[in-house]
Amino acid sequence: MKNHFFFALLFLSAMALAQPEESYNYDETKVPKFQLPDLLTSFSGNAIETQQQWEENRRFEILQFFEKQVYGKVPDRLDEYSFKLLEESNDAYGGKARRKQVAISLKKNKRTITYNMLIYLPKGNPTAPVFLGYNFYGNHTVTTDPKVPITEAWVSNNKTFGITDNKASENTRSVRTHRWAIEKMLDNGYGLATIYYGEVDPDKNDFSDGVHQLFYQEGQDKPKTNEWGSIAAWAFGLSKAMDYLENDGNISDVIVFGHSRLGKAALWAGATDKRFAGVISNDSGCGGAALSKRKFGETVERINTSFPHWFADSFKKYNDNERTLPVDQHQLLALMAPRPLYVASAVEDQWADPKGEFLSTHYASKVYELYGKEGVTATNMPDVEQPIQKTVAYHIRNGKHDVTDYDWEQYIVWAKTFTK
Ligand code: GTR
Repeated sequence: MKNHFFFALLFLSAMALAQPEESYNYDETKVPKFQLPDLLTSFSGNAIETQQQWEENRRFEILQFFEKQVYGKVPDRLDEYSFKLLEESNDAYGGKARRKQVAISLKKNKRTITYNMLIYLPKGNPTAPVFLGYNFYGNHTVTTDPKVPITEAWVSNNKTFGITDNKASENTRSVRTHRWAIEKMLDNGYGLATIYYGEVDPDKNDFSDGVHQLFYQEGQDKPKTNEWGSIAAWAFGLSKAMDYLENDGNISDVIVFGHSRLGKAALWAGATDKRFAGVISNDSGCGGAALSKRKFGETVERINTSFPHWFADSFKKYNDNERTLPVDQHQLLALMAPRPLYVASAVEDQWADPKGEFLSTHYASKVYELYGKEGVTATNMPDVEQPIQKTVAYHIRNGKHDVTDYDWEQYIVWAKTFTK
């Protein structure tokens, strides 16, 4: 018993050291009293009782709220978009996989941006389901495959990777393979499609580049108050990738996946584009799967201060004001219904509020029940590494803010219950 106490203390102090955010709440007893907006009562107070009422009224008004007040609206349609197969091969991963690299070009107001998607497909079947997810440092970082070019786009500096001038070099090839269990996917009949998110919108507080500027009118240099921040821009990029994937011919279902900020983007992509057959949020935290009103770990104020470009400007009025938010993130999760949704947390990722992520799946499940689908019925978090895998799935694993083989093993087992 004594030993347990000692280790708990050691763990807590190690966590306090690991997180510089001392002024942020990591104490469950200090979570403010809050009331979650009810999923099945409309903003005007009407009870939602059927799938039809959900889809036509409630889902619509929730989606609109998130669109205008949280992530921001895409200002307009593109003038044009196109895809170009850059190269293709049958001998990736020792002959196990085929590889395709596709350039996606988006055009508006005579301006164009182009980003590259790397695709690996298992051989054996004419079509395969794929996981689609952004990577943080370039497609060349997720694999040892020398045929994947180094991204030429702006990348964040990173001491560990030796990136000092916002440019990726050959030295960064394969530095993120541990986050992408590609062989496991292939061996289980799944493919992977991945894109470097910075090619869609560089992750910096500057709206002069990326997809936003395609839409500017003369004299405009940033989106309007209710218009898209970077998360919505990344989600838009995923949707355009889907336009390619659904016509590739060798791909069946697409499950959209993302880690952390890119988990937030994957959730918003899943909410706004029903073609995604399933959605996975890995450690997405604040502005992703975690309930904002708990103010545990990262808060709305903190995220809008550290990353002023991620959300619509209009979201800033909820800084230190979560109480007045007419929605919370369980309602974002419910927008995926009835499609399968997986939320995952990590024990040492308290910044992302694992409990808030779990509760969010529980509350969202009410909408899945309208469709006769099973969600997360438990009100208490499951034990560590004891996944709940229904149409709504949740696990918390040991370890840090990361994507591990353990995570992928769970996603694959779960995906097999619904993909073609
Ligand atoms: C953190 C941020 C989180 C999460 C994370 C990440 O700094 O506070 O919301 O997005 O970055 O993307 O790794």
